[in-house]
Amino acid sequence: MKSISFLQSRHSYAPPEGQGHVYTNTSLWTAASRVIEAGGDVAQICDENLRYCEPEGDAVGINLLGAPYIPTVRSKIESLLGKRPIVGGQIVNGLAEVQTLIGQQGSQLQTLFGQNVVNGNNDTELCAYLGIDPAKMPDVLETSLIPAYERISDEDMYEYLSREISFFLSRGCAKRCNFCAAQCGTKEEYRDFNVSEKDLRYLVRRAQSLGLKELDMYLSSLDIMQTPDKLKRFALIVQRIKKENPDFEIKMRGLAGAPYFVKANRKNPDAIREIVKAGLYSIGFGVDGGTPEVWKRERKGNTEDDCIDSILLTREKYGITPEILMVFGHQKETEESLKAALDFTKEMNEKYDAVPRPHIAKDIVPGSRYWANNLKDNETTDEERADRAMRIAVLMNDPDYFLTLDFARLPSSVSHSDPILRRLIDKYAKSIAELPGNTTQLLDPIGPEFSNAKFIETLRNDIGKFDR
Ligand code: B12
Repeated sequence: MKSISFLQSRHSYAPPEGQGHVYTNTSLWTAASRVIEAGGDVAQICDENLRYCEPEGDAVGINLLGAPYIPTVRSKIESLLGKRPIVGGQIVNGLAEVQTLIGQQGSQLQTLFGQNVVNGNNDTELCAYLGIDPAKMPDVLETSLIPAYERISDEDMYEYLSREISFFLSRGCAKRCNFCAAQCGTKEEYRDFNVSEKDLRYLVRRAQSLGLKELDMYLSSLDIMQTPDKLKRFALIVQRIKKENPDFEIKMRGLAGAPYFVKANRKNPDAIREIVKAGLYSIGFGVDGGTPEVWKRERKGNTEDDCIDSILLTREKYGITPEILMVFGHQKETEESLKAALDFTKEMNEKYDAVPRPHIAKDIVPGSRYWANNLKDNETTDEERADRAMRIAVLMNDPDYFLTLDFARLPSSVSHSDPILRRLIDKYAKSIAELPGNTTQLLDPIGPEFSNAKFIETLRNDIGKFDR
């Protein structure tokens, strides 16, 4: 049997010294708990946002949270001579399924992390390497994170639980928007409720033992309104735990799509009321564009009425904070559509105190339909396919440019070929970021059109700008 060290790499925008982005490593800990439960040999679980980690295992298992982590994880793996790299996370599916450029061997995952990289998302591959029986790996939805939590020292757990944590509640999304890189197109699936309850009770007890008085949780669900019956069931569990612990507070925030929110409000308003009663204080709505044409092109399924209604109802009927997740600047947008996105955000900000969260759409994120070239012929042209293939080649040849794919980063030639569109997106994104209450710290562009000195300066300016 081979041993494994689970390692959270330092955040791409962490300062050179001191703490990086300290945040519960839910994806990594879920993977670690499954291996522990299956009888695997887990040498350690460590987080380089807290301190440097010297891996002791035969292999090092790393979570790739998103595309901006690719350069950091690559350099970490390069420094681990002799250790077998195992990489997991949602982005890995997008990289494992695409063969690399002509002239390069294997999948994109291998091009980026070496020919011997193990795909941590693939149980057969993972178990074969570790020498464990795949049949013993618990189903992801039945996995408790307690085996991993128990390996985290009190000192470190205090650091995590005194900040916002991420809570694994459900996965999947029935929609499949073109630009989204999450695992979508499958019905939302909840974790086993007994397991979620057991984990939440554990976290409350652990927090109390550390002298903490509250838990602030970011729910993992991509759209909390897709399965309102189940959301209500979870809400009642949280309410019960709160009742049993009267001096302890539980707060939550989540994401939702406007059409599902409007439907839940019509058919199951109780679910929304109960989750608010349980402590939900904010919903981030994926508005993701300002015109019907943009929503249609991206298969977003939004209407302006649904977007307005969900924001209005969140504030006025349910009394909590709406956030506007505005992923915009999609390819083919015009000044008119970008301005519509700004105007919408501004109006909702003024009327309902909605929190602006501008993000710049990056079509070619591993996992998206654009990255996989998985679009219908009537959705794209040969010229656009060639343009995307060229930009993907730039990324694969110089992986430091994966930093451009951060949604908080302003556009460059890697993300948007058209310089006029880049200038317009820059202007409107900055205007949204100036609205009161904005929480996005926009990052300067990175691309081959900038000098090396500018690249270094940009990296310096990125420090500490962690997205939420
Ligand atoms: C919590 C969260 C965060 C937290 C980070 C928490 C942390 N440190 O882990 C915060 C708020 C900080 C965050 C930030 C960002 N996030 Co985020 N985040 C999430 C969220 C909501 C939940 C993650 C989670 O807990 N999932 C539950 C676990 C159990 O599932 P999992 O991740 O799929 O992992 C499974 C497997 O992949 C595998 N696995 C995972 N890692 C490993 C490692 C090993 C070794 C092994 C063997 C297996 C393995 O095992 C797990 C169990 O099966 C997801 C949405 C979602 N539902 O996943 C987005 C998500 C992961 N985030 C995403 C993105 C893009 C980001 C950002 C990059 C956004 C940006 N600004 O561009 C930033 C990071 C900024 C940066 N510059 O790098 C995308 C990733 C998409 C992609 N394919 O690239 C997601 C899917 C959201 C989306 N709709 O697009 N995020």
